[in-house]
Amino acid sequence: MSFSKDFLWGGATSANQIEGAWNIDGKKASVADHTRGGSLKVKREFDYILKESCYYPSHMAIDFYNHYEEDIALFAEMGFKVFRMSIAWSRIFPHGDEINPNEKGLEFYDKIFDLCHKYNIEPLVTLSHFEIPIGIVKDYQGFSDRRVIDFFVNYAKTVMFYYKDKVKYWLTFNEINFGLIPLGSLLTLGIYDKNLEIETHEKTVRKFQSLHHVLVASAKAVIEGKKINPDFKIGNMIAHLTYYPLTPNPDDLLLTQEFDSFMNNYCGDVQVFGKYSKTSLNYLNKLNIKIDITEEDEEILKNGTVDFYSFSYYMTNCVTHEKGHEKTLGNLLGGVKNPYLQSSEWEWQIDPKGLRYTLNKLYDRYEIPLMIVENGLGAKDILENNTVEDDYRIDYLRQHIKQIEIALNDGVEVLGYTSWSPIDSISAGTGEMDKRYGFIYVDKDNQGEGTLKRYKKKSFYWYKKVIESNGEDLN
Ligand code: P53
Repeated sequence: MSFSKDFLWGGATSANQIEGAWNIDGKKASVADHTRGGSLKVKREFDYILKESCYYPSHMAIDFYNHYEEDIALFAEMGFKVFRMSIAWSRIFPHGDEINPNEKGLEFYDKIFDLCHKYNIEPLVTLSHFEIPIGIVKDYQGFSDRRVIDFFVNYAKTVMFYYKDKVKYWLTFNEINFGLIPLGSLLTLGIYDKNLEIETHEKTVRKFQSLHHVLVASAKAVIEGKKINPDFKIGNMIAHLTYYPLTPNPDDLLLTQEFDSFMNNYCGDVQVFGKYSKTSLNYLNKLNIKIDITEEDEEILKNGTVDFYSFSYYMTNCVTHEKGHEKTLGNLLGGVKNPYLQSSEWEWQIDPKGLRYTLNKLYDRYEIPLMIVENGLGAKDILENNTVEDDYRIDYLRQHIKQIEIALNDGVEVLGYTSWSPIDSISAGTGEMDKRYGFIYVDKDNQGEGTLKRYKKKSFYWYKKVIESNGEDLN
């Protein structure tokens, strides 16, 4: 078994990381537009009120808003079958809670989808990718307010109805499980918390309650979407964090199991099985966390299950009960270094075989089609003679794609692969431009300077060949 004829090859982006035009044609700010740049060592700051003197990378990003024709033509040249992108909620409902949509926003995406179809590219649309409108943060404290479920569903219904004949594949919330960790407080839940480091019982309860609202909103979007067009394929999206025990010490294994069921299964199970697992409910009980789950919520979760499971996969991490090991990722749950793996410049541990393991693990648990909607190498590139010799990126992608093929042979059902991100964009984690993932180089730096001119990297031609040969030719 190898890649099927209709395997969806492509690339993945998000509105806030590419579009720019943050306050143009009626759009208002999202959480991304209030977040400054940072780096591996410097945390990104969120400003409740924008500061004149600060640089906000999403305001212009790579100006896809004005370059989309050129950019989509380049994706088509590579032979993309699918283009994953997100609709910025705040372009359609600028404050987040309006009844009627902003026509100019609808027109923008309409043009994009038409262009995609001109090139036979299937759009895959994320409804919410770390870009909750600021109005929702300020007036409602994000999803901690139950009413926000309805605002989101109104937005989802509006776009799913408007594009019902142009978009077939949808994802609800990007990396919904980030709602469980501090990083996701704003990004996923829309809650602004000045003292994020200080955890209180009350805040923990609010977190789980808010995440519950997000899960209900996701399920409701699935239900409403199917009413609009029963042929829609709607997926969830999980940042799948694959953990290994650092040692065979049973204590390490127990901790690994706990991390896995918390980070991966807590949300995944609800979205695939339509209810919280007993393990999750036991976990909440143990922490004495009572959340309000109504009968109606239960009904919605039950009926709003997804058609396929999509996830991002960049790295794996080890887990140990012992103190004093070198940490891998400050902003996440704090896995430790795996002595068998190399890391990227941004300290993400590269693990192609872990992708085969993850695909098998997920298929074993859920038995529904999977899609890898993010995978790639963030690296510094040097532009020379109008191109970049990015053999390191080719190597990363090649090894991961090989493992997908092996997983297909294992019998796992994989619908497609969209690498992050086909064109250089703003890093979500650090806000840098220098953390580049693209097949296409964009002339812009961390301070926002540059011509915005696009250049094809070596990987551009490589990926074109991969798609042309349907994954046969990875050299
Ligand atoms: P950046 C951390 C870990 C795994 C996935 O990330 C993550 C993050 C956030 O830093 O986010 C996803 O740009 C996300 C994308 C993001 C991409 O991974 O920090 O869905 O928006 O750009 C890569 O290198």
